[in-house]
Amino acid sequence: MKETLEKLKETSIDLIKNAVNFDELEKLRVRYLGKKGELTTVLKGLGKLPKEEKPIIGKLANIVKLEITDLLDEKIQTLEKKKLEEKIMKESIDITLPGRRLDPGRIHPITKILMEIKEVFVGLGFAVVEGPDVETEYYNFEALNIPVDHPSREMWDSFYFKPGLLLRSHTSPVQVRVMEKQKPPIKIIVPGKCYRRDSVDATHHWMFHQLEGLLIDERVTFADLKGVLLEFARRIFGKERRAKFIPSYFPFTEPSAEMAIDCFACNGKGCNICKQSGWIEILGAGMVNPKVLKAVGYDPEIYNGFAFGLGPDRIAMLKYRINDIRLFYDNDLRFLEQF
Ligand code: FA5
Repeated sequence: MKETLEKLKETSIDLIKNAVNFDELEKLRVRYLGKKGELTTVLKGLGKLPKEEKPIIGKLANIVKLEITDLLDEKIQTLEKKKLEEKIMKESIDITLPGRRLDPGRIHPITKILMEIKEVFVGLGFAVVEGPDVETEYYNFEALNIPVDHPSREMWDSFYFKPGLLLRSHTSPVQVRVMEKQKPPIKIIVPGKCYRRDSVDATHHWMFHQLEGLLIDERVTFADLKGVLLEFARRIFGKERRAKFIPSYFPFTEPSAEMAIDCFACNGKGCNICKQSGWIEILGAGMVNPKVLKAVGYDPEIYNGFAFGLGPDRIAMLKYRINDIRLFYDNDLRFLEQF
């Protein structure tokens, strides 16, 4: 019996070691350890052995069983490792293939110009404030010295939700909202969207952007206004820019002016960007009307200041040489991808 076991051990170890796949291994497991397997049969026959042989053969049979089991496990692991290695070899990665490009997206030209303009004013000490797009008639008009039936309301006609509530037609209402809440000195800019019942064409859109500026303190002069706005123009359009202020009218500023810069494309000689005039109007501005100051409870004898409103859409058109405002809002990637 001992010899049979030794023989069984030798052959099984040999066969298991040389097995080349899982099928073969499984067959060997069944052949030795299965219900009717060779080793199982030996174990089953233990009972029939003489008493003194039982423990010796029993012990030996169990050792052989353990050895075969361990060897089978070991071989399974070896085969699995080999299988994985073969798979990896077959699926080898070609590191010379060009990678898949991720398009990170771009900043919209209006956002871009707003960022640039904000940076200039923040550098000059202005704080950035925002206000609501849906505005009351009071803030959009009355508080800015534009009473009901005043003809200038037509310039800022907008879309109404119901009487008294509209989409703001400029960012100037935020001047009033801030002054109502804060005491001077005030030094703010207000970027945001505005809405008007303007017919859409190359330079007008029913929705566009504005950036309002307001500075209130004691003894502010028109020279302060000119200094700040000239610095802005030079930082955006080139440090050699010159500016001129043309008398204008806004109910909420007195005196009022349009600021024009000498054309950055032709340096004032005349070209199609400045319509041969050499000058380009870029914003409206003026000294805050004392009536507006009074309406928010400021004493105009002590406080005064200046305000301005510029159109980032038009500034972007000039700076990036875009000839139609609608391009900003068509959402055509062929256009937007250029920025
Ligand atoms: C105003 O809206 C005044 N609130 C500006 C102001 C503020 C003056 C503070 C004085 C003191 P105006 O209507 O001119 O002004 O508009 C200002 C700018 O908004 C224009 O110069 C232009 O750049 C832009 N804008 C006006 N309407 C449109 C439109 N339909 N499409 C695109 N841009 C527009």
